[in-house]
Amino acid sequence: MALNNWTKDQHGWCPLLPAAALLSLVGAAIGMGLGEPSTLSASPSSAMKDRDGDGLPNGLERALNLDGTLADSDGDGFPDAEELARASDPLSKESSPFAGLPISAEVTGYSARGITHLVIAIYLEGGLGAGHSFDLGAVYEGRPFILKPEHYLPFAEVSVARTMDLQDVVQVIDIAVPERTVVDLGNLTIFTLTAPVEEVAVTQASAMNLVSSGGSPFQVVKAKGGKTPVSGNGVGTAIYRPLVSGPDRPASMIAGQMCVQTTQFSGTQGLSSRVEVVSASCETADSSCSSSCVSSVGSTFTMLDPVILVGG
Ligand SMILES: [Ca+2]
Ligand SMILES: [Ca+2]
Repeated sequence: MALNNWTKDQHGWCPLLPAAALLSLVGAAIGMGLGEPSTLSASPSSAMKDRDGDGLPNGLERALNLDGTLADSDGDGFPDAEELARASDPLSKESSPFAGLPISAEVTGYSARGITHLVIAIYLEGGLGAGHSFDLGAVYEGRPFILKPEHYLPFAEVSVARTMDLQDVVQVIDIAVPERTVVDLGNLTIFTLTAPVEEVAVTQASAMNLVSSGGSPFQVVKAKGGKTPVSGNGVGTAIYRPLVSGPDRPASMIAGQMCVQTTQFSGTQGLSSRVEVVSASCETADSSCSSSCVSSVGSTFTMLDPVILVGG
């Protein structure tokens, strides 16, 4: 499909993921309208553990090195959940949300006690995001799937977080998936899209690219100061951010380090880019490094640059 013509209503979504536990999450329909707040009023199965009441579960705060006792970790006035939803860095005072988008969503995640949590933070200007839609999807082996809300909300806890401007709202959706499923899939992208309901063009997108290494799930992120793993001349710098942290960290992971890789673009696979790991080593960081980091050299994985989802 022509990527620059990609739209949220594009046909050709594949109906099934080849993993039983994710089957129930997958659908082929377009998503919910956020102008209808009842759509998101799922009843949480239990109270989300959120020590500072900022809408973000403790496990996510730990995995992202946020301050779990402060709603605004960097003290810039924007609560952590809002910075996540609006693609700014909750650990940098120099980074603050870009004004202008009435709705934006970002996906991140963490793993604890055998459960991987896909955490979606949705910023809604004026509290409703009226006239806009939100979609959640996955890409597996280059093939995109839209996940229907009725299939993921039963596994989700939904909370509302405050924002700097009290008229606005951030909705946090925490979806529980067996960690085993994510590890067994080995390589999976979760993405979000937001768009005006009246138009087919996607205005904003985010993606979380997951890989498994040494039996644990990791998110591929751009190294600080490095190039996006799929951009430029094809050479990038990726780090593997572990989804597990603290007491959940398996003994095979090395604390105080992080897997840093040089990658080389090696072609496309459907919507995704395939990149080859050219070099990899555990480097000092406030994180942990997979014992399989160095042996990833020569392997490839796919990842989605959310930029290609925008437009249409
Ligand atoms: Ca919290
Ligand atoms: Ca902040």
